[in-house]
Amino acid sequence: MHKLSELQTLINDYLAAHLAVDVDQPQLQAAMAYSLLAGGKRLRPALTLGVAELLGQELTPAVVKAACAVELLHTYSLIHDDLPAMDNDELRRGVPTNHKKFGAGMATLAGDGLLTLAFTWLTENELPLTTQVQLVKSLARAAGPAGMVAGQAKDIEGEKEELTLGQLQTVHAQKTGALLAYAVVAGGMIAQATPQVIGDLFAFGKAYGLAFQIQDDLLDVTATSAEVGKEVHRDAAAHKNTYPGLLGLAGAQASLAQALTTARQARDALGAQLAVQPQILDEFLAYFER
Ligand code: GRG
Repeated sequence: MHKLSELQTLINDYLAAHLAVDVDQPQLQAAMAYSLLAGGKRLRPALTLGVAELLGQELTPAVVKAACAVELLHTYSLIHDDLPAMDNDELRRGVPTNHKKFGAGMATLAGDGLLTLAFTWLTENELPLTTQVQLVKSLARAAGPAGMVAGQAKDIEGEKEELTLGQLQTVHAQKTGALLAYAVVAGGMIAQATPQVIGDLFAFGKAYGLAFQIQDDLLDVTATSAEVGKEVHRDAAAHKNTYPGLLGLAGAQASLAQALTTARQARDALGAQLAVQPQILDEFLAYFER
């Protein structure tokens, strides 16, 4: 059984060795590789591989290729999110954003290329066709106009007004949670898990995704507060459509603890069905204790 750090190495090696194969224009290839290989925690493909292995699946090259598809898609979303027409960010993964380096046109195409290549990697591998179709359907739904893209659209519209907590939960579930939940469930699909196991994986993935986004909101507030040296509570109020903005710091921390409790309950339900303990899930949960 691999540790999280070993899975991350496996993923980094696979991405570095295989991206160039399917890209047929040098500047496009450079732009795609630039963001994909700039680092990143590789949490999503690691979740897929960790869960698949937990369920007895050998991590063959076909499995690694299918698992890495979600990292291609995630990287596209970061490139597009950073564009001048969206968040207009200057730094990502510790280096200048894709459009700062390659221009907005090529950055848009790099994102488009990574998005579509994800589906090539899900379908050009040795997995059974039924598994490939399950993965394609699930990833398209998680990332598409009822999932991540809808969350991003609501986020843009939400900038004009204050969201309720219920609306914010939906935005978070779509924008961030859907892809993380897909990554967890994909491990079950690859390992041909029973519907009951898939159900527990989905429950874990949903709660994990919510915790991840609340943590991201909290880090944003504390980082900004440290930068400007202002009172943390006043600063939280400035982030209106976030957990700290709506609930205050203590309220956001309580929501994070609640989401983690739900994730641990799902992990325990899964553990009760398996011969081995889902220790790899604890490694992912430990991300919140750093
Ligand atoms: C452009 C359609 C479209 C969607 C963008 C990803 C996204 C949706 C928005 C990014 C805004 C943001 C910072 C969301 C917080 C959660 C998140 C996705 C953080 C980045 O993920 P990590 O921490 O990043 O896994 P690394 O670099 O480690 O992969």
